[in-house]
Amino acid sequence: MSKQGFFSDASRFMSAREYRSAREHRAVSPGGIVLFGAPFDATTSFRPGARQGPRAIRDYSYVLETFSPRGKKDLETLALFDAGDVDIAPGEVAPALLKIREAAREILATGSKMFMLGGEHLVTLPAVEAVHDFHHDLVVIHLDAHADMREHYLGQELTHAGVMRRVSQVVGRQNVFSAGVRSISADERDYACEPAGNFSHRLDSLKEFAQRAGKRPVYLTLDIDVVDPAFAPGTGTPEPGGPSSLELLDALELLRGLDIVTADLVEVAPPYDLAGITAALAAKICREIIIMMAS
Ligand SMILES: [Mn+2]
Repeated sequence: MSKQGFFSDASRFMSAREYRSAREHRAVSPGGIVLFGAPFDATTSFRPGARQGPRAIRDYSYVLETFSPRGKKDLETLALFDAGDVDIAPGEVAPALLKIREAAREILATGSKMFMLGGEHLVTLPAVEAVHDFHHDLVVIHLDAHADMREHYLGQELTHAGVMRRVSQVVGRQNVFSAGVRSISADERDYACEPAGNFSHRLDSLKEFAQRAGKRPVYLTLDIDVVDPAFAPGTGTPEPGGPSSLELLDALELLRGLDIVTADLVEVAPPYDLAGITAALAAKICREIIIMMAS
């Protein structure tokens, strides 16, 4: 285990020059995985703090081994590179999303896969937009306690409560599969349930979603609040009645073998995290998904 944990302690997104040099040194390579943070939480509806997520997940990666007994691989043997965090000015929504999209494009242009640490869930939208430019047949697999399919929330279109609706408009509603959802408004339900079979409160539906994704490129977005707040209290909008951390890790196995070209883990909010248990779980989930992406 390295002294810093899995990831570097980079606190800012690298400059274009540093990026080129990393590429020249083959730290960033086609087929490798580039990790970056999107410390943004300007639209959180209940309690903010997710902007501190990337730092906490990196910190708590220290408690975990780099080897995954499930994936039977060691992170240290992978071409994994931490590009740091996107520089985001607090409070502004559109400029922040633009910066995240540009950062994602820059990474994807190297031929690398990508793993993004949120941030609130809205950060998924610019990342999906960037990935969709490279992969027009993209499938999005979404794990979340909430549907996040509101047309508007408090009069706004761009919020974490509506992010999956916006994502559906980018990639096509039929290409978005949601699992673990146990909180939904009546309006969202009409949208979420059409077409039938793309939406479930259960995690074992991932098996069917994986079959339907087949060989297509996949974007996996995981909102930490999909896990029961007893196991992941450090999040902005806790929703009781969810799976344990073990049940989630087991369910992720159903995605093994998919071509996950990008993944994100969002909504870890350290100010509400007790003893770092959410950040430690998030770091473990990152490890498992990154190893799955590299296989
Ligand atoms: Mn969400």
